[in-house]
Amino acid sequence: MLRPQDTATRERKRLDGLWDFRIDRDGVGVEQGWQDGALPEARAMAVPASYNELVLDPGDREFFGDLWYATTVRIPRGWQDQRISLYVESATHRATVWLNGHEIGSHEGGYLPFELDLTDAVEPGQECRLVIKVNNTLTFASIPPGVVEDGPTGPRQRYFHDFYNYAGLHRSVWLTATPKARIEDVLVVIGLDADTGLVDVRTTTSEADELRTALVLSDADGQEVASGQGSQAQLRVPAVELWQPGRGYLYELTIRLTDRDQLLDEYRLPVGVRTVEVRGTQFLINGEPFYFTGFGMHEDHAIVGKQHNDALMLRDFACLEWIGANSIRTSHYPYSEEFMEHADRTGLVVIDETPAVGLNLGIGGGLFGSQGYPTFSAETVNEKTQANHAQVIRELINRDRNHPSVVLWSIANEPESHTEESVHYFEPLFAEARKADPTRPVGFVNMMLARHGDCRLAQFADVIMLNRYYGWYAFTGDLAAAEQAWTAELNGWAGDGKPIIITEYGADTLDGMHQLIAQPWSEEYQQQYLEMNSRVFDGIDAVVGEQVWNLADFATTAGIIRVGGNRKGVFTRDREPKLAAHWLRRRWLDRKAAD
Ligand code: BDP
Repeated sequence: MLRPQDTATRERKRLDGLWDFRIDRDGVGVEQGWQDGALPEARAMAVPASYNELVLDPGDREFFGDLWYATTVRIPRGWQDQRISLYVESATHRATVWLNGHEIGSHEGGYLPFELDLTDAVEPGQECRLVIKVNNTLTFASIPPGVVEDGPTGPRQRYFHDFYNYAGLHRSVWLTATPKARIEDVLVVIGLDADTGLVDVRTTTSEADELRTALVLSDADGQEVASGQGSQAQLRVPAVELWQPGRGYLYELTIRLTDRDQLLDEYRLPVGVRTVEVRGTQFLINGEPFYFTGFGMHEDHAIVGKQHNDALMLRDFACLEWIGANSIRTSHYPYSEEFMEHADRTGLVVIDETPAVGLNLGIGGGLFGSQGYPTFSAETVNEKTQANHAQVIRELINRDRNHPSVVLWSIANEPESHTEESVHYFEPLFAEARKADPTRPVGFVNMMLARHGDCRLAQFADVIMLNRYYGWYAFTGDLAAAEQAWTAELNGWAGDGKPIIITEYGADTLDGMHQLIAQPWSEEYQQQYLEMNSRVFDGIDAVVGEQVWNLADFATTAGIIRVGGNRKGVFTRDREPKLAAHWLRRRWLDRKAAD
């Protein structure tokens, strides 16, 4: 599946704007025929956006079930004899689509795109009614998981991850026209032979082999630097300009499908030439040891929730640049395609994570009130969950494998990892990820309940990723004791001979709260906490990265350890710096200058 684009042979139409919207409080939509497009008592809803902050009734905001979206679309007149499809970038967490009352298809999973063929259901030039039923319920089978429990006032949605369950159409919806004989998929695999870039291109088309696939690679100035032919071809780029952290040099690959001299289809793809390798305890990019600085993030902003918004995205990138970060993790789900493209352009290094978060009812027990559930069992996380997990791994890798910014896959955040059941569940998923992409390292993010020596999944990972809160959840307020315990644990991991990235460490901080004798929640404590962590990392060679939790404050579900959400941001939710940001900036810019 290819992201929609406009080329000599392709067109797309963005369907963003105000749609009709109705929350199906009584679960009667299908029975009453809402799929035909007339939503009774509909209100306006922004697409893209999370719906939750745009309705002010608490029952609506916390609702789980079906959210109905409808709009009227005119299929462009010129799209005769084309394959017409709908491309939905993100419907959280699942969707079913109808066109003029005909069901077209469905998709499971809230953060990855899907495409549905509309060709037989539409007539170019005519108007049609498009209905998308989005469902936001989390169950033990979904990724991420959740459960609906009986409460005193009726069923309630619970989930085991620490960010608000925003829902809706979070990214753009597109109508696209492609030729019927078309390029269906492209895979680019990069190699380096001294200073010659090797660009292997595998193209899948809808047609048999008699058609020609022609490839042209151009540099950033538009000058052709290599060309080739065929569905499997290698382009060689002498004196190649590398894609590097902080310097996202991109070539452009143009793929043309032709029949004799006639152009049938054309697709364009940015290509960054860079290699990634794990060697001993080092993480190498282009053969050079790389040290990750940056954050775990969230797609989260006031009012719009998880909407992709170009301006808000650019502010996040501006904060990252200002503070000297060279990398991020897409905690805890795949980010928008625009984000990934911008990371490619700017040279931001990305650890790309699936939406598998909250597969740990042990921590859930403490933080999110899920006492009583075992993580893995026939009734909780089971083979159905595992099948959905395998699907999101495949879909994530298919979507993002051509991005040079992606250097490492994270198949889950903080799952249960100290039990035999976790081995049964995860071993096949590591294999799934390696099969989908044999070229990049694979890992998962380990948490404090499975320390060194107890974790049984680290054996499958190429890189150790650790989330640790010494000085916050453990040894709260006692940074000296925290430093000692943290150093001891980290030295244990270092002995395993793999590179270690600290993917989370952080302290909740109320901006504006200052203390001379720094205590947790003050701006001074956050800075001292980060300084302590830095001392620990600087003393251990196997540590090849530090990503603070979090770039910015973000919304969570209500809870006694959350004050207006999670406040571990180094920036506030509106992306202004807290005190510690200035210290971190000096540390990271000094590190950059020394490289
Ligand atoms: C970790 C989670 C992250 C939380 C963070 C925290 O990976 O999602 O927000 O802790 O508690 O367990 O702040």
